[in-house]
Amino acid sequence: LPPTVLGYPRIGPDREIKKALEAHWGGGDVAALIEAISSHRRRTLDHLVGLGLEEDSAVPADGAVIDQVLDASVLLGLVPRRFRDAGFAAVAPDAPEGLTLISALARGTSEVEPLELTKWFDTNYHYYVPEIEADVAFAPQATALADRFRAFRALAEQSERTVGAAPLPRPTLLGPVSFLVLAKSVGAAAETSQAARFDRLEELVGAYAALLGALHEAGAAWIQLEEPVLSSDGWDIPREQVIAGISSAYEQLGRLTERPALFVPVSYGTAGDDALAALGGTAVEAVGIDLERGALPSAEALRPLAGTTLAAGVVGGLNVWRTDVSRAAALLDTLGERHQGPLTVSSSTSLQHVPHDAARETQLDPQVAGWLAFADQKVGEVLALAGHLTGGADALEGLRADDAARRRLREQHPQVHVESVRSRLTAVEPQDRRRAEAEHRRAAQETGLGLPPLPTTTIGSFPQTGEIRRIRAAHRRGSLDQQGYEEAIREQIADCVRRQEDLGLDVLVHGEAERNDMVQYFAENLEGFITTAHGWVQSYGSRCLRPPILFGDVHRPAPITVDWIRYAASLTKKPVKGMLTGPVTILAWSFVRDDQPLADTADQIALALRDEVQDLQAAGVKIIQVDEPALRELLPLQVAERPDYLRWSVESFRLSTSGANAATQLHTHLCYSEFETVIDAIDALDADVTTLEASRSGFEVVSALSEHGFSRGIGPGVWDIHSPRVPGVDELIDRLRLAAEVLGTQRVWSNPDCGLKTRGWEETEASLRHLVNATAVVRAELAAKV
Ligand code: THG
Ligand code: ZN
Repeated sequence: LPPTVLGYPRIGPDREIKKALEAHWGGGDVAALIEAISSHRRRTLDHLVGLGLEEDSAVPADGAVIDQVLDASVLLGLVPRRFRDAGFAAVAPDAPEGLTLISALARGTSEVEPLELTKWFDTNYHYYVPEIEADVAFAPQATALADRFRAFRALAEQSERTVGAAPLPRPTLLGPVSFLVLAKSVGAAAETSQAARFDRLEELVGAYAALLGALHEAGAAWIQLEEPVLSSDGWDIPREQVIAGISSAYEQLGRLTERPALFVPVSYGTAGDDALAALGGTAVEAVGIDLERGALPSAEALRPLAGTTLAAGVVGGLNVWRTDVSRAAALLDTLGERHQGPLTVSSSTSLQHVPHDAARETQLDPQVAGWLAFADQKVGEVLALAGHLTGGADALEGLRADDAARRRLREQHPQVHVESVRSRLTAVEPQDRRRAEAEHRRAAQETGLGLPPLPTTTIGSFPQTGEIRRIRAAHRRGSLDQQGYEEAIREQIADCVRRQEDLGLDVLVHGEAERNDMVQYFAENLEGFITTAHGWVQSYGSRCLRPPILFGDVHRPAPITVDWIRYAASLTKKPVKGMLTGPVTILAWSFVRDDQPLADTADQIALALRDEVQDLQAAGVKIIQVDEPALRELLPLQVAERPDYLRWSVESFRLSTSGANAATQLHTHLCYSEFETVIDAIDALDADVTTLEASRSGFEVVSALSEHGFSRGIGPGVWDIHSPRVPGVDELIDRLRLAAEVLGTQRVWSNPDCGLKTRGWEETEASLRHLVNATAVVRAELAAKV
């Protein structure tokens, strides 16, 4: 196996695929989408060969248009029953009907709910969860992967870069064990046991065998079958069963006589000695390990892999920093001693999690820009380090010196080490992370706020209309000056406040018209971050983000939100919430520095936010919300690492909020569900009011909270804002009644699931009107009972 990367960004350097998908979804012809996909593939192949991936099987041919898990589902012919009933059938993903199927699975149709989206490992990427139904068989699209391989090869042959024969691309596919672990059982089977889906492994491996046979016939030399689930033990399938599955699946695939060579990389953490032993016991030709997140295996752990090619993932795919080449070379040297077999170099994960090219960020401080490596730079690093394996000790000399010089400058950079930030953090005492007694706070807030039972509120953002985007864009381009911008945003805030007053909501918000994104906005206003011009990374579907890069010590040069909130508050007698993004979420949705513990970085952000909380309070703001939607997201994959994470993340949140007086009501908001595993941590945040996403997961969190005995204010979202559907008053009444009954009338708030920025005004106002009406009904019932 030649030096390689496990995958490359699929959205395109200028988001060509995102735009083509959205054009198609907006009614455009599928032919235009197919053309965009094809030219994107051609350009990518050409580009990667140009970067030096010239050998056969060095270029990964990731054919997934939207998502690698969804792609595997379609290749395996897994079409849930509700889609079959709506007229969809298993088809090859790259065919026009395949793109229609993929679009329907990802977005749903007017009749059919889409597949569920969920987080991909500990990244900010989300995949579409395959649904395993007991009575729905796999229908592998036997020649689809082979046809895709042929298409890629034909495109490579058209390339101007290749002289003579074009290098063979290397097809990539999620492996069978990871596919099943990441899937969920639905229907009757789900009620007996989720784990029963794993009984389908042998049948599934049969489907993979069909794909491999056709690939062999088409001339593919290698296939990449990723098994990322091996880096974690936190699944609902017991680890021993997963490992046994690996043994049996790869024994079965290894035994095939007509197949490409098998490359099984394990990303997002340590593969585990048990996993290496299981893979070593099969005919798999190459195994990849992650040396960014994962530990270096011992000689003993590598023994079962004797004779197998080991791809050392020394170039990290989850960060944006240049690889420490001396450290990476040392890791390769150690592996060379420990491993009895061929060694090659790879990225630790697919490069889908980083932007394309750091060289495009010409507006950055050139010194800071010189520390960055995005996907293209990482390809170069893989090849340079491969040169170390073949070229001996001198191969890296120039690179080492250059790298060391940059590292020294980075250590000395005035923004990387800010003494005032450091000394302030050192001086933090345990009482800085504690507020007054909850009961005392409750009494003080009751007097100060005088809210009715079941107070109505929203999560913070209101529709980001075309007009709002135009205002921000004009300001960014410079065609709207600062004063004009502020006036235009104030008008938006005034409009938003007026609408909330008309609706009769109890606690208002300013609507966040000035924010592009809840993390990027704070990154732009804090020191220690840079933001990129082209650094798009796919988040899910066609949606992308430009994660900020946290490179230095964080501090707040000036108040950020105070003027906007003060203005909103001046327009109404109702309380207006101040809205901040919490330290853990800012950390989770940024690329973070790799030279200090995450907990220290989180605390630096927390101190900056603490100042903002105190300034809001001083400006007369009585309710402040500090959102932590990503608290659950950063939870380590390894169960053993979770308590430490939950300790520092909660402490950091509390550092940001504990400067608030007893009379200031502190809210927090969490979303993306699956709260059960972090419910103690949510309690420990010690917020006065917590609003939660609850409706997408069937309001289950309400009973979980009741069992846990949650003692402070709680607002389980009563409708799912992810769809444009306007909830009926009756269903809202049912949910409010249930919440009030189970959680206690005194504690419950009445609010939607999440922010409303992706919704239009029409459905937003209709839904909120229903919320206010439903709340009035339930309030009257409660009053009649007393
Ligand atoms: N902000 C950040 N990270 C996030 C979310 C967020 N991660 C998890 C979740 N929310 C991901 N959800 C989204 C929702 C919408 C978009 C992206 C991720 C989105 N993106 C625009 C697009 O692709 O057209 C571009 C946004 C922009 O202009 O900056 O709509 O809320 N940090
Ligand atoms: Zn939310």
